[in-house]
Amino acid sequence: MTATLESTSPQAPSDVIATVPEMSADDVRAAYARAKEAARSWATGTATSRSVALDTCATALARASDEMAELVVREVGKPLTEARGEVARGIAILRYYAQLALLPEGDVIPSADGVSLLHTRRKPHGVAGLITPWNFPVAIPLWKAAPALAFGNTVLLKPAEESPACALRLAEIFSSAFPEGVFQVVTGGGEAGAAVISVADVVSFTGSTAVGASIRKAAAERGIPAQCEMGGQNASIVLPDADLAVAARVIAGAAMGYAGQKCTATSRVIVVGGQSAADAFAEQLGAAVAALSYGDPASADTVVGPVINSDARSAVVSSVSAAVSAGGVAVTGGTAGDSEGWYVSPAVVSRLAADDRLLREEVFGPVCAVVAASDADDAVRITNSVPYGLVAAVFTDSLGSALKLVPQLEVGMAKVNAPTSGVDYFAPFGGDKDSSYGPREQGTAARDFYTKTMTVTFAP
Ligand code: UN1
Repeated sequence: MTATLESTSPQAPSDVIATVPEMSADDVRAAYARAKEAARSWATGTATSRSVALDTCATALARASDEMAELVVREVGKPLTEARGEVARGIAILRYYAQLALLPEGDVIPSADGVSLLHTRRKPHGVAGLITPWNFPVAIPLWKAAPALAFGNTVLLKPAEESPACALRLAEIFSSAFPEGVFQVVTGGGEAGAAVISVADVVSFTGSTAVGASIRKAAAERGIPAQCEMGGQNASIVLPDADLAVAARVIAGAAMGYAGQKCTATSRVIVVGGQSAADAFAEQLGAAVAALSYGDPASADTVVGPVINSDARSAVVSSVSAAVSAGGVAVTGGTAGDSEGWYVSPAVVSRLAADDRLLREEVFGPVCAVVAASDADDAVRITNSVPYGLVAAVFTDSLGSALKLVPQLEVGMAKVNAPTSGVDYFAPFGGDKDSSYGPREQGTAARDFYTKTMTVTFAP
């Protein structure tokens, strides 16, 4: 009998959303063989036919968008308004890569003899293995799969164990757009994921730093290109000349939207101006966080719903209580809810010891720490003191201060007067240090990752 795994709803854990096969390594190898077979005609087909296929997917997803957003709410507890936004982003990503599939594919280069035609072409790698997390169960699979497919690869998508139903539903919605074997979902846990890495011709992963580290090693041993997007410990620096009310509101959303379960969430707020400025801002941020609507993710007003599972809730509660036992101050939140579901109230914590784990590790939940910095240089030093380097924000009214600060930040993405979370699918996405490995995702950078260059000479 085939082993199975179940996904359940974070707001109603007794609600089983899907029971799916826990695929073995043999099952994955069989899927790979189908994908490899399909890759031959997919790669040699025309760019226009691939573009049309992605456009067909966009139209099909647009038609199913309400139902897809509701499934996202049910399976991963993402609040409805944000789930709708994610599906809309997925549709836009499909349309964007449908266009990018038609870009000129190479360069004509002056030849040594002056007459030969020396030019470059782009070739797909073959089968793309995509390992995706539960927190963006539509957008992340699509921002990996759409460019992979646009540029002639076929896809094995291995979604997180927590969100197989969303991935399987996407495959159903897209079923009429692709020939057999072009877009396949592989369900299961570690065995299935490892099997994907052991066969794929190119790998893209988003998830934890620990899993990413093992994937990059396995990919390097096999000599295949790999891209890993991992954790964050993102800071927002607040300078004294910032509009503090706006900063508090924007940071509250960046820290607590979808209960902070984003690698781009703000985890640390670094307030320039010493302890008194930090205390005052912590109160302002605490009030902005407490004002966020918290509860049932199916309600269109909700900003903060439950966290993904009971372990995640325990991690939030225990990190806040440990910080408080060590002398920190819980300005708001950090307590488990008493209704059914994995609810924990969004927490702002201040006056932490410099080595508190809330300032170093990624909790991946609704917790935000406020830290005092003596001046801008001190704020930069604190921002850069963690092993992560995904994104940082600076809040200031001074263009000069922002221009001076931004280049000093050891991050892949910087925002000025904007939330750390939220990305533009047409711009490169990725981090520095332990946050990312390999080339950037999204935008036109995705084309370079999912293709290789072939240099061709035609002598007269
Ligand atoms: C966003 O901030 O909208 O897994 C996207 C994550 C990131 C994506 C964030 N890779 O949270």
